[in-house]
Amino acid sequence: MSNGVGIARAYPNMALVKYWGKRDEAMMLPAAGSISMTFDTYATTTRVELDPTAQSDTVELNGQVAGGDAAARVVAFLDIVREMAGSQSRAHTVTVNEAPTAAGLASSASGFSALAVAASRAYGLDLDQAALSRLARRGSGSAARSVVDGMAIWHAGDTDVESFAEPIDAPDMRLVIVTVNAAQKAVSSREAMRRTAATSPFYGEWVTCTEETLERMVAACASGGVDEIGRIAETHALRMHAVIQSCDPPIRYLSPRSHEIFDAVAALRDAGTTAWATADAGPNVAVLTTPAEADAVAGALADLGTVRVVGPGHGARAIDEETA
Ligand code: 2P0
Repeated sequence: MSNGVGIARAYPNMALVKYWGKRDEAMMLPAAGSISMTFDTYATTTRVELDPTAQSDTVELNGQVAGGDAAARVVAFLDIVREMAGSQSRAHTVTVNEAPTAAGLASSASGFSALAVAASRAYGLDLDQAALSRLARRGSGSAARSVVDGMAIWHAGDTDVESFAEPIDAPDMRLVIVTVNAAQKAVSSREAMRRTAATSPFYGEWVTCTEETLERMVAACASGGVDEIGRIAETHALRMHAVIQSCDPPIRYLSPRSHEIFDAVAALRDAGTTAWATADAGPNVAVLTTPAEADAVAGALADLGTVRVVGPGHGARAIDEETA
């Protein structure tokens, strides 16, 4: 794509080692590294077209003109791209999320990784995958990982140049997404991360524990055991929720239904199934399992929420007008 237009498609990701806390918010450097699976489902498609005659940027999200925080974050991101490209041009950004908004799965990870690829092309930048990951990170930390196919490790790094995601070998796995609540979360991840770092007495231990967990997860991914990967992921997810709950004032993202799903997943394990639960900054639960067991796990959890099996998918990539 050239002539001031870039189009890209990207997918959300689910972290098995969680990112929760920043060491540098201006540069979006995380306190510790993380590991995730990029989905093959719930695409975000974004088109950026430069308009040298326009006085300001416009942003459209799912057919509606975006304003407020959502538009301000896109404009701030485009400012970074403009500075890299040495351009003053304003742009029209149009984004469509396939994830039903009602499912609460439309994510900043798919959004900013798609925007990184689309905007860098529109502004004529030729960036490799690490540079795209660094750029996506500036929009939203977790977007650094959605630039990568399948399983990704985001190296925390000490500087901008060192803080990017790259692929990591792992066994073929599936996630059963159990959606229990469509409502917008009460406290954004960004704000909740700030509050955790500022007020939790356990924050320092959380960062240390995440660094150790990252090392163990890298080893588990290399040795190929889905049960070992899942055991580490479930423990780490609950530790993240524990540190979030220890803020002042406290934040609780898990609901009674989320806990019911964790219990149902434990019961599946007792019955011999490979199934391990994780949850991000909301009540929805994702269950890690093998490809062979995914449909059975989804069936077993269908009474507790809306289930969808997702597998490893493509990192953010440019597409042409016809594909879009
Ligand atoms: C993660 N989450 O590793 C963690 C686990 C949610 C729970 O990254 O402030 O939208 O834009 O960098 O990436 C969600 O936070 O936050 C997130 P910002 P982001 O996936």
